[in-house]
Amino acid sequence: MNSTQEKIISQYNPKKIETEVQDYWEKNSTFLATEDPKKEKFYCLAMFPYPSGKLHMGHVRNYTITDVIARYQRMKGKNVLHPMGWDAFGLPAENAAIQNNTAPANWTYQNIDYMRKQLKSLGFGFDWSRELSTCQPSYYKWEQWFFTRLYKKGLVYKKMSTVNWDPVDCTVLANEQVIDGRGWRSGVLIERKEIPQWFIKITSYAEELLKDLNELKEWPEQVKTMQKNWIGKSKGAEIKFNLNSKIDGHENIQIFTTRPDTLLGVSYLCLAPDHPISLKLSKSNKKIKDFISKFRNTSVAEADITTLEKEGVNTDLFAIHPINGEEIPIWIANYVLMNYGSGAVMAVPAHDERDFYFAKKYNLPIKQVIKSLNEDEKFDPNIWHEWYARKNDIVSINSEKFDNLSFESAFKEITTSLINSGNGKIKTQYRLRDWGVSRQRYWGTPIPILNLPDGQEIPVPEDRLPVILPEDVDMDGVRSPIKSDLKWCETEYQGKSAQHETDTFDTFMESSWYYARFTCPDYLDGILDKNRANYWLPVDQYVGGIEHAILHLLYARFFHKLLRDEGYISSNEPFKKLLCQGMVLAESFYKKNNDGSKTWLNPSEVNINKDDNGKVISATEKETGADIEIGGMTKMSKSKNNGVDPQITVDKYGADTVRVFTMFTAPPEQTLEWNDDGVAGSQKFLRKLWIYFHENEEFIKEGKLLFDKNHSINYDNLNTEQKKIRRLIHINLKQANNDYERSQFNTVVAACMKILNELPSRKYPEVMYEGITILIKLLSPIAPHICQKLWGNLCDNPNSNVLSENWPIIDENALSLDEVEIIIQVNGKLRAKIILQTNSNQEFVEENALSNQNVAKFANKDNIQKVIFVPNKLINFVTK
Ligand code: ANZ
Repeated sequence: MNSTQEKIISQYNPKKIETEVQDYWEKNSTFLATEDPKKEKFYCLAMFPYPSGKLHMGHVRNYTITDVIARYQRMKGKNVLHPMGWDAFGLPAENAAIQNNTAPANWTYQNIDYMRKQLKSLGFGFDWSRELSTCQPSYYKWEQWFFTRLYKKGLVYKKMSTVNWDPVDCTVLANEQVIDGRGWRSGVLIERKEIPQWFIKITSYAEELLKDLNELKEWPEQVKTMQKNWIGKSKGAEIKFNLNSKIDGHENIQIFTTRPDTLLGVSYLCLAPDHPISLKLSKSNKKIKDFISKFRNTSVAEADITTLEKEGVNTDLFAIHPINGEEIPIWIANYVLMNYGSGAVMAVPAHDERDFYFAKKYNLPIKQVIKSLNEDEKFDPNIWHEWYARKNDIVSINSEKFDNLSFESAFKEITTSLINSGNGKIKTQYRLRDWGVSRQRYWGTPIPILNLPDGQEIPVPEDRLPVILPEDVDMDGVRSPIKSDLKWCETEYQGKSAQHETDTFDTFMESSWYYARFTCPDYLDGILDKNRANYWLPVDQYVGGIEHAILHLLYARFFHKLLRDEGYISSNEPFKKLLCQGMVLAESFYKKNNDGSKTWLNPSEVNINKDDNGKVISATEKETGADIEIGGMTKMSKSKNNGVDPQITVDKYGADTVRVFTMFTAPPEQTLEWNDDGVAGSQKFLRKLWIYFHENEEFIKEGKLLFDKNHSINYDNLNTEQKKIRRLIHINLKQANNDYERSQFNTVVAACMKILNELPSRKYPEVMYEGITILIKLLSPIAPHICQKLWGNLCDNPNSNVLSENWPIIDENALSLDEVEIIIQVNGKLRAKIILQTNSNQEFVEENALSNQNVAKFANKDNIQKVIFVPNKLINFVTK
């Protein structure tokens, strides 16, 4: 760098420039969004954060992506809404409150204040006038109201449901508070307990939630598949097995199967431990009672149940096979779920994995009832997976009159026979369950129900909403403060005493409709202002982590349909286009302790040695100089202590650098590997831009004058070199435009870098002006501060907003080539390159090529046997 450049770069002070530009946006309310029916809208939304304390790199990446998209769409002329708020309820606030001896509300509001500041320092263009926190009564009031509406419509009900119960603390624990089967605080083994809880009937919308996935053309296939599997539609049959003798009034057992074609292969029936018949039998049978109580002491999470070692107990009772009348033993097993199908299965060990392991363990018969059409595939129950769920190229065997049938025919004939004998029916079953929304936690929306002494429950009348959650509370870590606060619980209804429900909503409730409330967060007269909501919705672009691919997105889609059916919105789906950003990874480092455990060191505590390819080869601890182990590139996380604090990086390099780095290093859906050299490299690019601009400022201004006078570039004055430069600028603009549309921002940055390299130095003012204008506009969504600052300089008016400028237009004339370079080969070997007019014909190219000295040494008119010609690219002479 020469001394002038050093002087120039000394004025590139990101901190100062970024604050100045942020103040300018704030003063001009640049990002304030108002409904304007004359303008095409674009609603761009990032999944709002949980206010955990401070931003992490995942947040920075997420919000940079939406900010780039929002700014780009704005410059393309759209009316853009890009809001931000806080998913403020949840368990971590309760834990932090106990640790820090404060109230969850306090902790949450402090975090929000700090994180808001951080978001502002990154220059994200949010419309802060629409900020909302889900813990504000003005927000959850409408959620409570909506719940009472759903109650009245019969879409909400109460039923007994199992929870994790801590017998020492006498409290219900969330799944994440159960560690290795024990309470996180008390350390005692947790139990299952049935308590009454509220449910919303999402299953009434199962079919629509499944079908409408087809409407979501701009969602990743992977997410749609995950949703589809979660809804889990299965077509099958419900089959009745009559009991040998009645069990407490039960005459039969209903099972659900997707494979009625295997009915003749049943070797036993299996009940869930909490099936009514199992519970009944446990009263008089100690063996069964012990089995059920053992089962009760395991986790309620379904994932855990499916991975349990299969265990069961024989009831010594029998049912009658509905086709052949044989006696079938009845077992109780831990792998049968009460809340799926009918809570009972017909076990076909030859063709079902779970039944197979169970049958082997308890020596139950394994009977083959389907065989492959391929004679070479011999039946072997040990390779059950080749048989399980197989529906193609098979026929039934050992199935009496139903032998030799394909899957479809056997399904049809067996179910028809069952229907005729009154023992079965066709049934479609969904894996999706109704949504249990009750939580026994404090920091959440109070469920708006009044419990009357006679057991009746009444939805809280509209004029008494919101039911406010007290914020000034003491947390003892055991009971929810509202459960212990009798004064809060006590109320009245129509002159009689009543009690407030003390459970709160699952926090997925709040995140299911915030996107809609952002369209009218200040609306006091209802949950949504229909006009505003329908102007902005659906969200055009939603961006967030793949970890929300199932539940959050499913619940939000469900709420959208509920709001539609209440008449508030007219669209069917909330999010038109979805982008799931990849994880942010970083190198991890650890020290081995004497006991074999590892202590993870933060990258900031480590000196790193890299090889020439940038690969980390060794590392030492800064403080002690001791060698430490390399743990590899993994997701930034607390457990590996490899998070890079965005704030430190922003303070050191500025927001623009961090934004450029996160956009340039990887396409948004892929993982992003944090790399300090890469961050420094991104800053180098911005500094180069800054120097270029200021070194050439007088030329740029001169170019602007000429450009403004003619309203375009003066084509007559362009020489070959200028044309070449313009061509490269416009080629890169074209590519960057495509990449913006595809959300591939890494190659947009690359295009900007190429343009900067091509721009002329201290000459060709018009070309320079055109080029730098294009470059600043192209880069401004990604590095908005430096671009706004340079734009102000370029226009000699700091109040000229680059965001209000039109997006640059590609000059098709500039793309076409006057001249091209043609490669000349003799027998496939490169012999020369010549520049000729574009589209020169073969004869002309041949003549010019052969007159080249180097070519003439190898080829001439007499020894040429064949000529291969590729217009504008290549000519190859094949000689005799
Ligand atoms: C007999 C059979 C034979 C089955 C076979 C499968 C294969 P999906 O497809 O997920 O809907 N099942 C039914 N109710 C159950 C419950 N409450 N808990 C555990 N398992 C249950 O699964 C349907 C299959 O899961 C059913 O079809 C049943 O096993 C089992 F070769 O019946 B099948």
